Amino acid sequence: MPTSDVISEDLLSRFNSDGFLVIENVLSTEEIERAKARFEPLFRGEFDLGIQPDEWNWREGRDAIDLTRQICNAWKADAVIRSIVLREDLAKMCADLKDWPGARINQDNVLWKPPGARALGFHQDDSFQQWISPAQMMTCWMTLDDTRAEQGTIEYVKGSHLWPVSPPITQFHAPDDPLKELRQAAQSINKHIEIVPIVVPAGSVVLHDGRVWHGSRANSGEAPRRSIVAHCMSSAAQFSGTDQSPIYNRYKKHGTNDMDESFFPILYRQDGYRTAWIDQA
Ligand SMILES: O=C(O)CCC(=O)C(=O)O
Repeated sequence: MPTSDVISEDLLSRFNSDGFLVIENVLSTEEIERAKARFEPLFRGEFDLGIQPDEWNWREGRDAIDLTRQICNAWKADAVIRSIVLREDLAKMCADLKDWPGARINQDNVLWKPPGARALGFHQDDSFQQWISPAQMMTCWMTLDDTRAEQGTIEYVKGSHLWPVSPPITQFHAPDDPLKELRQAAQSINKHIEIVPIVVPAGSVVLHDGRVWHGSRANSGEAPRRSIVAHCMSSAAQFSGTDQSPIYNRYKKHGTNDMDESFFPILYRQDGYRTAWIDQA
């Protein structure tokens, strides 16, 4: 469904108090099926746009089968993933919730957690965003499968977007204790941890603030959990000019902190602007 006007005052107030917001029925059945069909080819390295994604953390035949499979910036490699993560309505929801003038893509994730796959450590996305200014992310997490608590769904620590931003966690993939840094952060400010597992039908979206603590535990069920994630930043975001991302500063031009729309397209702006090539490609 078009989601452009779904952020009511009630939803905004729930987002502001919890740090995340669930909206069901965002992806159509066709989008879900088309996207699921791309997972196996993508992780085999079949990129239909002829370009490799920026990060390709799990490859068939190379990596352990008990790891969560992840690709970052599949939109550069795959037309189906591109058609979902560059959607204008998703970006508008991000901008509206963060009170940004608009939103551009920071990076996407394709995540596949088959039965038996291990955890992703609990973290705050903004811990990893010092390379941009403002150092803020807002995320649309989309599920292609019905999720269950024991099947490694995403989990949020309610209200933790109001905590300080901690340093990046030390191990994102398959840590022995996925809650280690979360516990340390809560203890340091004397906060209680209330974890909410997201149990929703396929096609649902969770919008989350870059400061909210979240992660996912092992998949101890019998079905896979597949997600596509659009991580957005403000349409006005620039390179920080001081901190660097070892991967994304490849796209910084000399002599300016401006971001090039070829690599960080603007998906939605309040004044009606959207990077033109997205809908022409
Ligand atoms: O899907 C997951 O397991 C975690 C995803 C995540 O960390 C994110 O979307 O920011």
